[in-house]
Amino acid sequence: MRSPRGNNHHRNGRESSAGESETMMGSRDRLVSLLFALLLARVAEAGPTAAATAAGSRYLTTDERWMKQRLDHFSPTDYRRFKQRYFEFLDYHRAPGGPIFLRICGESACGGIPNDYLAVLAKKFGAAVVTPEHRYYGKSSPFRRLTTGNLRFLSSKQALFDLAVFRQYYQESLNARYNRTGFDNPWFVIGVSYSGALSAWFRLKFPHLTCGSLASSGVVRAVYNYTDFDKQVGESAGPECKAALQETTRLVEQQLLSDSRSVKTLFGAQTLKNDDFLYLLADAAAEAFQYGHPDAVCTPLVNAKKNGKNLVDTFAQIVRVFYVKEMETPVSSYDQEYLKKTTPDDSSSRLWWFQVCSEVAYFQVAPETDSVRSARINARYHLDLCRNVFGEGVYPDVVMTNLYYGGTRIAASKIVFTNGSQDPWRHASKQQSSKDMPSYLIKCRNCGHGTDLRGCPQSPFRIEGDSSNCSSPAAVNTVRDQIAGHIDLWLSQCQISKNQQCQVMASWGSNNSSDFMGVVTASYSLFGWGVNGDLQILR
Ligand SMILES: *[C@@H]1O[C@H](CO)[C@@H](O)[C@H](O)[C@H]1NC(C)=O
Ligand SMILES: *[C@@H]1O[C@H](CO)[C@@H](O)[C@H](O)[C@H]1NC(C)=O
Ligand SMILES: *[C@@H]1O[C@H](CO)[C@@H](O)[C@H](O)[C@H]1NC(C)=O
Ligand SMILES: *[C@@H]1O[C@H](CO)[C@@H](O)[C@H](O)[C@H]1NC(C)=O
Ligand SMILES: *[C@@H]1O[C@H](CO)[C@@H](O)[C@H](O)[C@H]1NC(C)=O
Ligand SMILES: CC(=O)N[C@H]1CO[C@H](CO)[C@@H](O)[C@@H]1O
Repeated sequence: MRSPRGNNHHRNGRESSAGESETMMGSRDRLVSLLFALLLARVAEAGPTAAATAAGSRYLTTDERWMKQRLDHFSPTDYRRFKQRYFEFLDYHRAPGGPIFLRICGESACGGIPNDYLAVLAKKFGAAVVTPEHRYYGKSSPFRRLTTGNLRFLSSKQALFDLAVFRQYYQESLNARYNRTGFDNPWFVIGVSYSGALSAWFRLKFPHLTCGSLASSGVVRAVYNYTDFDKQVGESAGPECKAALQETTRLVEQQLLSDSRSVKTLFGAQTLKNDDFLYLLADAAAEAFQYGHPDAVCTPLVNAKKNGKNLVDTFAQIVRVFYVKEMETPVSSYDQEYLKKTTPDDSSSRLWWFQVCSEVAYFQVAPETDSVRSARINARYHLDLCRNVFGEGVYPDVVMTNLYYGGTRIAASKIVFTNGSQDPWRHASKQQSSKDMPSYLIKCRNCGHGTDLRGCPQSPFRIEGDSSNCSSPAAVNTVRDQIAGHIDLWLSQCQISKNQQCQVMASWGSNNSSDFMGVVTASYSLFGWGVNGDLQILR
């Protein structure tokens, strides 16, 4: 299993602003660029030039801030807290009343606020952008040792509550900065992939805290046997490339039986057990389509097939150069022995597997017939991995997860769903529009995961989500206009309802919205799902 990866190629916690070129640079170059980055950071701190600096960089900001976050939002007696990292970018903010975009970071270390298409939207709407890191990932882990016991507070439910608390905390800190109390800016929540699901779920569970949500490739449906994933890989590849991939899989399976060591060595993956190795191969193919690089896999494979060249050698080259090196995927992230480590250098794979094994599954099992991946990648493989890595009893009850959120029948409003036509993850998203929840499919040959925000292909990183290299820029830009239209409408409706709030307050003879919020909070608790007591304690 690989994560749906909110942050493409921000893998392994290696999210320094030096970014993906790091591995290719010598240490002196690295030092020079580090000094240069420090210099830029200084300049950025100095003020007005920050926007100019941000414009050319892959992050709007990498300047860390911290808040204290409650460890267990669902226990009335556990008051422990941990430090949660977050980022803020105010250069475009129409202060003090302009909107605030809450950009959710998902299942990897969060090194800053990416300078993708959201930056363009923030500028357009005069919005501040704030981004908290997901609990446990990166520098926001409550525990040093990530034992299964210590992971019990890692769930989407806790993460959503973190977002709600962060939202209140940040609003209050902004109010303090502008010397005012009880003011509420209009908020809008945005996420891609798993954080796209969080974005939709946030609007579902905390509708009073956001004017709306963008769920870009938001995987809101927990799926146990996610066979559509592999089917979509075949479909995105097209018949010729799919056949070549399938033949490659068969050949590798045969060679694993006769001489597993040499075939794994060919791929630079001799440390992996056979099934984990097959999983690596399946992912290498899938992620090419997921991230808008169909040609990186299909062109060489189809050519090799035509010219009678060795398919396994060709695919090995693709995996080593494209997947492991360029896309920065460490082979160790497929190694169950590595996943078992409780203090790994790169914790994100273990952490995401825990979420998979305990809550959302998305097991990317081979369909019964005509699969691209090896049939050995079945439900059993995933369950065994969960048991091996986390111990007995960790099991993804997807029925409960979908009961809690509604899956594709999510009963919320003011959420835009977007998906890329080639993205294997889109079948775990909401692909049909419903009332107040439009869903757009962006169709093009290299439209993948989060294409609306990131453009295509997705590496190297595209500043401002440049869509010019999408096979149909128009398809992407049309959906972007639609997204902007919804944000505009929902922000303005939110402002109207805030004005109405003020009128109500006036009629109570008070202009203090803290008082008013107190009443709102109380009335929510009548219907409540236990939210409010905690929030009040935290204030
Ligand atoms: C903040 O408000 C207080 C009390 O209302 C006032 O005394 C102070 O001058 C204000 N500060 C700023 C920076 O506006
Ligand atoms: C998943 O597929 C396996 C066969 O691979 C089957 O035994 C199992 O019942 C399926 N589970 C669900 C929940 O569909
Ligand atoms: C688009 O792709 C072409 C060919 O791969 C490349 O030369 C060009 O730099 C890309 N354009 C942008 C804006 O990155
Ligand atoms: C709140 O009310 C007081 C007096 O009732 C008034 O002086 C003040 O300007 C009001 N503040 C706002 C933000 O409306
Ligand atoms: C508004 O009310 C809260 C609590 O009810 C109080 O702490 C705060 O000082 C009040 N603010 C103003 C501006 O009166
Ligand atoms: C809005 C939209 O284009 N939805 C489409 C998404 O893709 C599915 C197929 O998987 C179509 O049925 C939907 O109409």
